[in-house]
Amino acid sequence: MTVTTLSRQGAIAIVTVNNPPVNALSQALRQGLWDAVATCDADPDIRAVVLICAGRTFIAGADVSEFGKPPMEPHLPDLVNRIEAAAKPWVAAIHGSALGGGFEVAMGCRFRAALDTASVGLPEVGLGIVPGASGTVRTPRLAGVAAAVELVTTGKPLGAAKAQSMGLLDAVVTGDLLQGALDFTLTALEQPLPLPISERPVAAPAPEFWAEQQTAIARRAKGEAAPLRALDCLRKATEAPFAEALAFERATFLDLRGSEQAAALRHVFFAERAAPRPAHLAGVPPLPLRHTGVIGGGTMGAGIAAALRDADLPVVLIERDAEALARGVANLRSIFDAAVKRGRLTADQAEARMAGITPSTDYAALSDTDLVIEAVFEDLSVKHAVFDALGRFCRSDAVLATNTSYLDPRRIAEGLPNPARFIGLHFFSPANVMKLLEIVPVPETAPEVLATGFALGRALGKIPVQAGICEGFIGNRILKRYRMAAESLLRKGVTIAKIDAAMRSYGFAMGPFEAQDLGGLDIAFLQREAARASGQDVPETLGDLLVRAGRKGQKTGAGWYDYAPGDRTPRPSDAVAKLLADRIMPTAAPTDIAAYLVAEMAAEGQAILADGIARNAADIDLVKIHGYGFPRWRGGPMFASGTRG
Ligand code: T1G
Repeated sequence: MTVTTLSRQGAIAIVTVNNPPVNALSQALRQGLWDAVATCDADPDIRAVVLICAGRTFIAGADVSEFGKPPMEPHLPDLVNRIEAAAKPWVAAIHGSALGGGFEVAMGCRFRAALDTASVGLPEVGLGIVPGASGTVRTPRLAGVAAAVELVTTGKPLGAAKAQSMGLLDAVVTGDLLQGALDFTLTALEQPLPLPISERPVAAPAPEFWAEQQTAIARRAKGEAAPLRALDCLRKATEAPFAEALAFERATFLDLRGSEQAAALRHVFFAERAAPRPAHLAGVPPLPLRHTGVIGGGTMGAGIAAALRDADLPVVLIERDAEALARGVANLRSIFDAAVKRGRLTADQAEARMAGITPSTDYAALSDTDLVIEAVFEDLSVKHAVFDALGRFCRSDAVLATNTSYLDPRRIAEGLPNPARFIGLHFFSPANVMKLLEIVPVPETAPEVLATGFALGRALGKIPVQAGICEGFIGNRILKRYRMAAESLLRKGVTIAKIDAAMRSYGFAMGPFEAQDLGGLDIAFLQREAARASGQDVPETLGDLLVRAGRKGQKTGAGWYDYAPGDRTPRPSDAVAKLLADRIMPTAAPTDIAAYLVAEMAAEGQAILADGIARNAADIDLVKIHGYGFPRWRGGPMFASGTRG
């Protein structure tokens, strides 16, 4: 396949890249661009070159699937240098995303013009590496050190307008990108050309700048190597000549590319891209999703409704009476108000979100919905009453979903006239923020209803993962094992604070006990009590002792730790030590606490695979990363403990 083609418009050559799906810089593309430089240089009638891409995006970066293979010529840094040194100025015409190597190629060009909808970025740290083709060396010369630090160490792409204001783009055009880029080029040719970026000076920042950045980034990175190594490269770029800084960047890039962290992040990269479109549903068309409904306006229901509104889906919100409905609407209002405060939404956008909510206490308001998600109290008889009403008031082809986290969806579906359209959609709180969506079909669920669950996940920007039916599905089942394993360490005499600290230094934001104090110990306790009441043999946990003593977590000022009023700082508790004293028998415990607890999670993951609850190990990793704070750069419990299949 020809991945580059050359055409002409007057004195301007147009090099078009066509390497689907995302124009990644495969060896063939690098060679194609290398040859295009020579061809254009040799043609005396060509005055400038516009580089543009076919398909959904500009060059999205190096070809990540080539990372495990030996590098092949022409190497990307050489290609970027060659474009920069071309006898004719190149102009990058950017649509979609110019990412990583794609943006580096754009920086080899003398000018960068972009569509107003485009974005640019250097996302390499998200893959556990640093830019490998001058990103850390050219960006500070193009836009200054502060902008370069932001772009390179966060890895977050910037929209065209912001990128232009920071000096990363020369022009932003609307409408026809090629025409806009040609017009820009003709105007640019009337003036003296700017220096190639590699020849521009770079201003050194204030002396304290690097130390401050180092501290801030180390705090964010929590053990992730790439952001700090990227900062080293940027510093080198301001202190050493261009070629020396380039060599330093390349050496850092190659070193990190072979690292365990980079392997883990590549694993997550491909798992996240595979998840929304699972192979077993290829060719199964989802049902249309135009109108939605949510039953219950509590924390979960309001969060789900907010997520639906963020995807611009109209929502009918149902509550049992006017008072509860008013509370639900207020919950939604406060979600959007908070988004405005944080600058995520404008006030107008928040109003538009609210305007798309139709509150009602009458199920008849759901008569035209395509999908209804139930998020009411976790009680089977309450759920049955809801689904009985849904069965009567919804269209017969509407998808009816439960957000239950621990009831058996098969029992909830009992009595539905048409269980083929029933499915579990398990959101994580806060539902408008957390990326994970567990999709739980019952045996009767129709394939197109399952496909609709995935389509909803894509529409909401979630990571959808299919789970089979068992207690806790994938995520909470592993969470339970993790907590039990942490309690077993406690029983052996390891302190609560030491276990939490070990998991924090592994990369979690919180250890297992701190996290329970934040979320509240009572919910899991009540579940265990309900199971006991129904005759199941549920062994007593240490958490049970705490709840019985009134220690339900931060909300009661006491849980696994003590809390001073108005202060969330966990303080080791003498009262807890006394409560647990006769359950603790100091014995030999694993020395590497984090390794032990992660191995326990992975062992449960193996059981989940053996039971057919998860479709593959990568899905389990995604569940833990996107629903439970497992450090992304560790790759998830299955990857981290060597289960890579
Ligand atoms: N390499 C290989 N395959 C890639 C790829 C890449 N860089 N990016 C995407 N794909 C595949 C992906 O697996 C999927 O495959 C398909 O393309 C569509 O992706 C030297 C070291 C561009 C915003 O990190 O952010 O440059 O499942 O579903 O939603 O410094 O893809 O169809 O078989 O995500 O339209 C830096 C990552 C590389 C960009 C498009 N670049 N990609 O989103 O499609 S490192 C990145 C994206 C680097 C240099 C370095 C997104 C996108 P399949 P998709 P999308």
